[in-house]
Amino acid sequence: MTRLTPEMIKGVPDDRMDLDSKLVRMCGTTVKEMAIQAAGLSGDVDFSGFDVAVVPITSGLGVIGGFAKSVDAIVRRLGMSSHVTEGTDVQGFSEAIRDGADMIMMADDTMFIAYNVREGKQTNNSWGTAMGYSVCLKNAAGGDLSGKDVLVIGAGFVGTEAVQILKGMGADVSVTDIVYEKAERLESKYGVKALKDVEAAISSHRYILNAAPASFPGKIMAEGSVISTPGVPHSFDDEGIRKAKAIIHDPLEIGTAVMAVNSAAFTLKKNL
Ligand code: PYL
Repeated sequence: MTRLTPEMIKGVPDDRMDLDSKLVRMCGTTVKEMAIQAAGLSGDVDFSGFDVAVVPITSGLGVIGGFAKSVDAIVRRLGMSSHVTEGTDVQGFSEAIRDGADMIMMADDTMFIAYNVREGKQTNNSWGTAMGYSVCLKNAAGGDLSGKDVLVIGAGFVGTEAVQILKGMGADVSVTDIVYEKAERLESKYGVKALKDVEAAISSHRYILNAAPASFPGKIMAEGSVISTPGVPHSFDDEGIRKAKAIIHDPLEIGTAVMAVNSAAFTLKKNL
């Protein structure tokens, strides 16, 4: 997992990235609508009954400036009430439980989870990111990926979740990784196709989920590519921007919104 920096997320609390209008333009949904779809809910769901506590975690490399505030702002935009706990770590967790939080969100250097306190169930960011970016890819591809060739770049945590999700959506999934053996492992485990030549794989696919922390040059991209790309850092050259039909990216919000809505869905689905 690539670690975010305060610089990467500085626009998130004030929504300076204007993600809703970008997603509506490329995928036809707002962030909230996409997250509702990703969590298997439907309609305009009211999340105001969920009280979220975001706990800053100091272990390992420590707190990322603006991270907890960004998560807090993202869940508020979904209509949940939210606050950042005063205490950190175990103290913050304890404070959240004491104050009756319905959901606790927290991240260390390897895991970022949304914990539904009422149901005792967790949703992690690898799944949330893979699911959110797969739904965005599907929507940007016209709402249906069945029978379409989709390439997943990167066979790490997010890529591993993405191959399963995209296969479940009916796509013909190929996976590539600079360490070919990692792609081969996913081939034998999930029945997807491992491709060795990363550049050739990119050139021959229009639908790509880039789960690797690397960018690639526009000259190898197919005309009209739809790239759903959670990896950070993120950049495309002028040729890539010109060739792409859509480049879907944000540093934190898509994965976090899906985590929070999926976490709430554990409770909401019980009451259906
Ligand atoms: C969750 C993000 C998505 C991309 N990279 C992941 C990352 O940066 N993880 C580290 C998160 C550490 C948060 C820190 C804090 O401020 O509470 N412990």
